[in-house]
Amino acid sequence: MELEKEKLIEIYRKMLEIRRFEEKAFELFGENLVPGTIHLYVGQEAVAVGVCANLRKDDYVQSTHRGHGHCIAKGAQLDKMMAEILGKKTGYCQGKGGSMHITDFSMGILGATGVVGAGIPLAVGAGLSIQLKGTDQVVACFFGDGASNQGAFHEGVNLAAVWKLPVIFVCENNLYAMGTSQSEVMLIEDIADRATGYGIPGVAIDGNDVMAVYEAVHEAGKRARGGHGPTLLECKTYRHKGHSRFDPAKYRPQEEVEKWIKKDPIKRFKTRLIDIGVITEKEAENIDQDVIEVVEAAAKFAIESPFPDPEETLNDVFSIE
Ligand SMILES: Cc1ncc(C[n+]2csc(CCOP(=O)(O)OP(=O)(O)O)c2C)c(N)n1
Ligand SMILES: [Mg+2]
Repeated sequence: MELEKEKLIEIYRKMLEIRRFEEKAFELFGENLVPGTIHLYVGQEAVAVGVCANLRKDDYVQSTHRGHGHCIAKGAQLDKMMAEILGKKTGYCQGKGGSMHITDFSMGILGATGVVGAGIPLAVGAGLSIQLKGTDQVVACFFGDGASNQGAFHEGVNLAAVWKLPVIFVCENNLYAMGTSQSEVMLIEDIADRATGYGIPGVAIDGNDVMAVYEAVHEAGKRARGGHGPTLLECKTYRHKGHSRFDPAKYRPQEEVEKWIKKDPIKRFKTRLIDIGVITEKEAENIDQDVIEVVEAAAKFAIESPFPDPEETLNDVFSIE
């Protein structure tokens, strides 16, 4: 698929934004500035960016506990994200949600969730709302290999299939659910095979190849917008770091980690762009430098922002009497 030079550069830049943002969040965590934990997206950037590069502003994404990359790819503001991660008043949830609750309805970001698989029925509900409104929006629903073993996955995908809802189910298969390897809990190689059970297309792709992801989502998007229902995409990828900031990931063989680091999605795409003459090494470096400055500014904004006042604790909290 031929994409314009500007679009290719935008895709490259977005992947770098995620990488540099995550590296900075990791660093700030080390300085004890992040309450709770964070789940880094480093290594999986091609999935979020390949998916969201196909989406319009009014399309929706449903994210997960490993959600920073999804939000950045869909257009969330880095400063408000970093402020939220640091628990600051200027963050997306006024500092009361943290890393796993970044939400921006103005950009179609429906939110993340710390409950594995719980985003799937929510995405199906968003798909139903689109169908009822009669628009041609779509929902991209991200979840992991582990989530695909939850009942919520099977119920959600089946319902979306039967009702022909405009949902693109994006399974990010990074081979592990915390310390549990896929090989211990599934007898199948491709999670995409599960689509057959629901009568919808299932496609397994190289999730470290941003163009492969882009093309697969392009097809799934056409199908969804045309009223033909959902698709299950399985993007094979790998997280470079441990499950969360606390996990040294000793359960993964060193050779496996090294093999995947060689398939780094950003390096691969950069080499491809240079090979086809879209950018030079120098231009790639300039983009990176620019991104680093933007991320540094977001971190500065977050660090200098105040914490929410204790009096605000119950603001935006709803209860039914
Ligand atoms: C319902 C539920 N069960 C267990 C957990 C604990 N937990 C948090 S993340 C995780 C692993 C999820 O694996 P996967 O879906 O593959 O996503 P990944 O972390 O690999 O991105 C588990 C078991 C949880 N948060 N929610
Ligand atoms: Mg996983």
